[in-house]
Amino acid sequence: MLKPVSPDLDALNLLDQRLRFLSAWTIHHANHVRDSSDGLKVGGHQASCASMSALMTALYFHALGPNDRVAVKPHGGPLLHAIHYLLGSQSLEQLQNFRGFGGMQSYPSRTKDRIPVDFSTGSVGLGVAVTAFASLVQDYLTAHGKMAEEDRGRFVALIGDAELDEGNIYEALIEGYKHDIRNCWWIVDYNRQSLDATSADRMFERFDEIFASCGWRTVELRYGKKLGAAVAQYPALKAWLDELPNADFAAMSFQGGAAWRARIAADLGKDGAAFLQAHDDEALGTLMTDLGGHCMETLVEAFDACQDDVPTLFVAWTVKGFGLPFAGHKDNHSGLMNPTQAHAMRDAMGISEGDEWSPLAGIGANALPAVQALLDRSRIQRAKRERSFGRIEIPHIAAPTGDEQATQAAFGKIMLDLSRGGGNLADRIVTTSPDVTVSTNLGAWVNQRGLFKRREMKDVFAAAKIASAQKWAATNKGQHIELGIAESNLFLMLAALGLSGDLFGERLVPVGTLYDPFIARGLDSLNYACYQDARFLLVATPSGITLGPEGGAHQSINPPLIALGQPGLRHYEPAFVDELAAMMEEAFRLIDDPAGESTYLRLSTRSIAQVERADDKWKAGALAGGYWLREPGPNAEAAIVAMGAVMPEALAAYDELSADLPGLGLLAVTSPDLLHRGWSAAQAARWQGKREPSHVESLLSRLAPGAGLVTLCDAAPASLSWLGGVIGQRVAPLGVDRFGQTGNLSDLYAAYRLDGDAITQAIAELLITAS
Ligand SMILES: Cc1ncc(C[n+]2csc(CCOP(=O)(O)OP(=O)(O)O)c2C)c(N)n1
Ligand SMILES: [Mg+2]
Repeated sequence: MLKPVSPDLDALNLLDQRLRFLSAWTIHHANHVRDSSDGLKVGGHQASCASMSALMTALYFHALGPNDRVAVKPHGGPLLHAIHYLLGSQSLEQLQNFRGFGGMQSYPSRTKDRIPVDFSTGSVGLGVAVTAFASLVQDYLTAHGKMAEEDRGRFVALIGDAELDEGNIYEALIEGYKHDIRNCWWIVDYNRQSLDATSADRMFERFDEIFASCGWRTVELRYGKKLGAAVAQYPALKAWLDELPNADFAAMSFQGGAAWRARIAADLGKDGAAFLQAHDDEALGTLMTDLGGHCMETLVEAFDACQDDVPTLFVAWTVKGFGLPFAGHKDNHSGLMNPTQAHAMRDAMGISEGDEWSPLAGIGANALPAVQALLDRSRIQRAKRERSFGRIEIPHIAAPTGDEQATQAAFGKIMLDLSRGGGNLADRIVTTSPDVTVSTNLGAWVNQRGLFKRREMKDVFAAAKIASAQKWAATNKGQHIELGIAESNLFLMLAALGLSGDLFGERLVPVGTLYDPFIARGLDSLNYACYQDARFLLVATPSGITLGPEGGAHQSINPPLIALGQPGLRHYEPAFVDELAAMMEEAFRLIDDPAGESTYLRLSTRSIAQVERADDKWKAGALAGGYWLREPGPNAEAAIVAMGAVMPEALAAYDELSADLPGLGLLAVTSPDLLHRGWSAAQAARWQGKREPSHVESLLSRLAPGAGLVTLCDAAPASLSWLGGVIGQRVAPLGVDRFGQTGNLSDLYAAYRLDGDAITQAIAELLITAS
């Protein structure tokens, strides 16, 4: 870590004011100055910015070094842009296009903003937690010799106090404790206001206790230096303030000095008289809101005092909307200054009209050199970090051999083969799983590559020579990060691992496994990982009612639909293991390709007969979303369209029906997601005069225009039924549209209409209605 330099508090205070104004003015400009062609409210959060301008000033112009990575609370985004504007790394045009098309984003975005944004934020809680996992990735890279000591940094999250209600923060806290994470600063802008209301008083000090019990140092920055001195001098005032409800504090902050005086006089009587006499109303209003989070000296001292690697929670007390006309007002979350108020703020800051955007407007000539010196010496990254791609050698991945195989077991074998084969890809793979490592077939890989723990952990069972298939010693060279059962943490871990090339210049190849139904448990975190363009392979298994005896609580139904609507994530659902091998190879390639994405493999425990292949022609189609497993005849009137583990039923039905229905085809769909994307893209391209048909159009145009399709999948039938819309063919959708239950496969497939009888009936119905 960098040594702290001695602060220039006056200059820092001037920067704080300037940033508070610039963030407010950026929002004001977007709402009240810029032309609005559609009359839509633009919005923005002046109050949320104002409450942490001092905090961010102290960080960016004093505490942070070039290796530190920060997640800024979503509504503080304009402050981050204002900081980069002053540093010369953000343009005026971008500020003036806040929330406009192509302009700076509402909430910090790693991919869309032009300034360096280490972690996107927006869905509260996730930006906080991901920093803990990023710190774990830094430790991983260091231990694996992929990151030099001098490149290491600290992971800082700037948090709204209401954000602390998000449960995912505590899941991450627990996991972080288990993994002994360090170098994290989580800094709460404790303005005690959320969107709707003032925060619950009962939570006072509870957060500190929760964090302390997980090994965190907690630092309470309640009073600024001046208010701190006053409460030390007047114990009655301190006792009164300590008990003052959040709502009362907020209301008086809004009302100002006279209100404070009346209330203190009423509550403290003669115990408050001396204190009140010493201050006029204006001074009183200022003094009572001199909280730790607004006092530069307090902040700088606190940051300087925590230069070790102990994870630290700073609770910085603030006033929401500090310095703005609606400071402390309970409705100020989306409050916007009206033009009169914004102009008054400008005038009060000594900024002349038209000069609002001059970077250091309002700072007197005498102070300018010191402020400029602060800007010059800020040590933060000004340019976006380069992304790292294209360095991984991806070997050909061979399918495991065997006549009858399940995709889940084959996944485990492929991982084992990769491990045994060694090489660049295998060394970059990091696997992780929320307590389902064994049951998702990663055990053999872990036996080979070991668990990752910064501090060595012996396998007690192995040492005692107790027989077990799992040999789970942990060292700092291990390549599997074992997580507790919190699926949100899995996705945040994958997000952090999948950003390693972006954050640390060293791309890892993350592979995460979980049960398919529990994707929903961490869905927002998965979306968050994709939103930031983190790259990983997600292997979800087992899936569907094909899980049989395990029952309805574990049988997934809708994940293919989730995947169909999830940008940045490609869904593949193989039926055969040679498809799986090709898909894994493709997924690894996509992780390391600038234009790639993450992949979701939906696998099954069902062992099925593998198909004989005459050649490799199926492969390109399988990777593009589907291929004819049994070619249709010219202008065929019907086809079976099947996906994944129910392929044996489709093949059996094909064999039975094709004698009576010459020309019947069997289309194996490997990715509804890719087919749909290609279809949409081809249509959009057609509007621009490009006439290439999409893959799915090419596939389905082999059939007669009015042909019937029986679609079959162990998932929500809508995963495939949309195929009827491509050319206008008729569809009989078979699939699972109610909760599953225990049973053997033949009973379940019969009850849920996934069997040969259902296919035959559906085809018959289609052909009858056609005639
Ligand atoms: C997951 C999620 N739920 C709801 C919201 C909507 N929202 C945005 S900010 C906010 C309140 C934030 O209050 P706080 O964290 O205290 O921030 P500050 O007071 O600093 O604005 C809410 C509910 C969101 N962004 N993300
Ligand atoms: Mg708040």
